[in-house]
Amino acid sequence: MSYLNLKRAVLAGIAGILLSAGTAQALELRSADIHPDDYPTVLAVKKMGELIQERSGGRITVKVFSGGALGSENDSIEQVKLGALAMARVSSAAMHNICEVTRVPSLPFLFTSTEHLHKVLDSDIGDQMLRSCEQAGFVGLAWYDSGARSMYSRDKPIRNVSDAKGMKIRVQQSDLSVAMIEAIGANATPMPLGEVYTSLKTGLIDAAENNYPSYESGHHYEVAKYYSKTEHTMTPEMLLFSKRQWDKLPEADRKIIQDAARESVAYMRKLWAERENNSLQIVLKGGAEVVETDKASFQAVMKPVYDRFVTTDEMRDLVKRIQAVK
Ligand code: GTR
Repeated sequence: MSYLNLKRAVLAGIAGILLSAGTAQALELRSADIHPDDYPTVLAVKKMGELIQERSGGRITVKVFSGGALGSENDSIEQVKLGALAMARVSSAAMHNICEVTRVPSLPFLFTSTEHLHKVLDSDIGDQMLRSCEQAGFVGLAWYDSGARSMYSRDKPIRNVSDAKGMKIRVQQSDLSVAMIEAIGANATPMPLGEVYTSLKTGLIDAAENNYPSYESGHHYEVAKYYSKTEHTMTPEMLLFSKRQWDKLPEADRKIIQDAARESVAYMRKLWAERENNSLQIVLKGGAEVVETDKASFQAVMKPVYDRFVTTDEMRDLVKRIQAVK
């Protein structure tokens, strides 16, 4: 070996050592969630963190900032996009206006059951929708359950579309969510979840819509006692990773993270089923009334929502494929 080549080899060796020393550095992945510590989404990401820590020999850890400690869902999405935050667990509705394919699983009355939802999310259709936010700066790691969303009101129960006419109903900050409420002839008020309790209490809004666990954990049942089972959408939760941070990770670490995220899904589903049930018991004990509704009357007015929001060939194809899953 010539002197020059020897020098190159030594330099390359040193660079290699530095590089591996670099990758061996401890890495803490911070993740945001607006839900409290005992909520299934938070527990699932913590579980994922345990798997990651174990499989990386303690090198990579996950720290979950729950209870909205890092701000609203929109705030954390912004931080993930910038790469200031590694992960965020958000409702896919929070992504509707950012990557349009995420609107698909929120379309009203698209899923016919939890089994249907799971089959779709676990298939290549689910993967395609999960990957759809990459160009916008987000790697979708997993879909989590969020049950069905139903409407709940303070002054009178909603049994059919005419009952809801003219009501002021809080929705997530998404154009699609607004359109669903407008389709039933009500007035949509988009706002972050953290403002819903006070808005219901003071009468700024007449109603809101969510699953049992959020209705319960946000204490909304104390100020809006009629929970009307419209089950109009099954918007799932998304676990997002910052594309900026992802691109800097070695392939082996990405695999550890991705595998752990996928494995946390089954755990989350189990917790979710238990929590839905527990939350229902809590709200009933707290005086809530669960009201049956004429679901067909809601479903009948949703066609304009599909027409307006299923705008591309890809989305039309996804809807068709989802409807074909039995
Ligand atoms: C919940 C969801 C939250 C949030 C909330 C809302 O079901 O888990 O991420 O989006 O709904 O209505 O704002």
